[in-house]
Amino acid sequence: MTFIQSAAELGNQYRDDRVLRSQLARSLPAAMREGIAPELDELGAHAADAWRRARERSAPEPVLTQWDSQGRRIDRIELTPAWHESREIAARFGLVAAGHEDTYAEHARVHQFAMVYLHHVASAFFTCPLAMTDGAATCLKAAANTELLARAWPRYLSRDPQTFWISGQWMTETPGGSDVGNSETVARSDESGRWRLYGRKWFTSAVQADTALALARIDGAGDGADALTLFYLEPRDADGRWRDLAINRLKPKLGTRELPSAETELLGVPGTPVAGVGHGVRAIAPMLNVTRSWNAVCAIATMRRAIALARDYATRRRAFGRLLIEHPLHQTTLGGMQADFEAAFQLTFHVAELLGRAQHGKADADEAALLRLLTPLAKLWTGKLAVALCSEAIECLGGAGYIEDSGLPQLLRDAQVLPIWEGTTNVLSLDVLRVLRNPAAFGAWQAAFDALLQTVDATGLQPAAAALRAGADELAARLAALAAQPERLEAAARELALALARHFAAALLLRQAAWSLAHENDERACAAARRFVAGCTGAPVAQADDDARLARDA
Ligand code: MFK
Repeated sequence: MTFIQSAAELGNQYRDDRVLRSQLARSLPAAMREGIAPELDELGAHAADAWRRARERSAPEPVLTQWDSQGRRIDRIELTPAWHESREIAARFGLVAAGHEDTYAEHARVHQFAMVYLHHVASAFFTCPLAMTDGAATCLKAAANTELLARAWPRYLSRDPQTFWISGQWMTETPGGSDVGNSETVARSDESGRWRLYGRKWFTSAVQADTALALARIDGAGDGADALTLFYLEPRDADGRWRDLAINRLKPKLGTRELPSAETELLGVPGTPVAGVGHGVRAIAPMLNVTRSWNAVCAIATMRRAIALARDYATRRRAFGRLLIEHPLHQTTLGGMQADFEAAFQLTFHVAELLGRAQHGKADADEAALLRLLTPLAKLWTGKLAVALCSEAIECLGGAGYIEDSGLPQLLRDAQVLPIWEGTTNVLSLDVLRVLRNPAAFGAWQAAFDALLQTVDATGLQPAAAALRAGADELAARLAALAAQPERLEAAARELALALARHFAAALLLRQAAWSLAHENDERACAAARRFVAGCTGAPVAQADDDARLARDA
């Protein structure tokens, strides 16, 4: 009989996720936690079921049909089954609404992002339009545009699939990907005084969305980003026909293949200014910050999936006389992955907490400054880490992981978008420098960092806390030394941003570890914190059995 290796499997992704459950136990009121547990449990079960179903078929892709049988231009896009299913799930669970409703007040974002985290991989990147919808809702609110709020807000936040709307975010053009100020799309007023947009949007994700926010330069306005205006569009009429818009093709992408990203020609599509004329980048910035938070949530969801598969496989696969999970070197590999994930998880959910507090008027000026700084930090670091962990997870399965139907190649391909869209790692690093020009931002980072370390009272965490404090002092000195050297500061921006992200994440993880030890009698987050600080600072603070514990998550 030929030996057949059993494949990696997934259980309920909520029940199996000690990190999520412990985070919610620390940060949410007990009654709220009990209230949301059934829906998290349902999403956790759906995640496992969707993964199993996806292994049983080859991945479908959206199809663009440009012409009908009579030669009429129709540009019809057929979506995949996962996308139809995800629209229903998104509305039913309120994946956008939950972030804005008052039910759980300042905890709204933690609730919403816990659901998004559980659903992301199963959604086949329907999280992309959901993030943009959330961003569009946030933008309309920030602009206090009562007319557009009255029209779109109830639809963006609808929990009924029949009335739920999703939004796109049309920024990217051939001369302006990161440098949006180069955009060529023009807005002209027609004979009835209606604004109409003309130009080519080169990368429009979820092109079939019900609405879109798009940047365009009003005819005759000057050059640069500040002369752009933010417009609200409803690109299709009540019968679903495109309004003066053509889809040239769907993008042949490396990953996220179920997500219909298109090259789009605007031929006079009608639009309404969202926030007056000009200052378009400033007007769309609230959307960027929201979608960047989603990006981080989706990155940690991806990491968690990769690790869950690698861990499960390590408990099934026997080599050189014992299970992979019993090999010390494999434990070191899985332990490092788990520690990185736990730190990234902490940073991302801290952004969620701060965003919820800011939206509900609970954040003071320091928290607002911290949120502005941590958002690009979380996005840039988690995006990179998701790619690295998916790659490592493939290696953990060896050749089996390199095979398409293990699901891991798609996970890696999909992860690769996370450091690219919504601002590349370098663009986000420059955004961090933009934020740091306000001295209050780093002051808020330092004050919050110190406050976190003060909560770490467990003896077994003291060496890690001390090493981390020393690392942060060095980082502060380096930032101060570079402050007066703009070229060198810019050259070091990525390295500094990653260090800021990792140090803050380590402080959050130490806080979580101390809490989990005290309230759950659980040593696992302590092992993750020590392991992560050791990696982050180079200090030998990890204990002998930390990797074995993290590898098994037991
Ligand atoms: C699954 C997860 C979900 C993800 C969904 C993904 C959907 C993907 C669809 C896409 O559309 S991907 C394309 C996304 N494109 C980008 O993210 C653009 C990347 N480029 C940047 O981020 C540039 O930094 C940016 C265009 C924002 C600014 O470039 P500029 O031209 O150098 O602008 P400038 O002069 O520095 O800033 C203009 C104003 O905006 C300033 O305010 P003031 O006018 O008051 O001085 C800035 O402070 C403000 N600003 C810029 N970024 C901000 C911001 N304000 C708040 N938050 C920010 N992040």
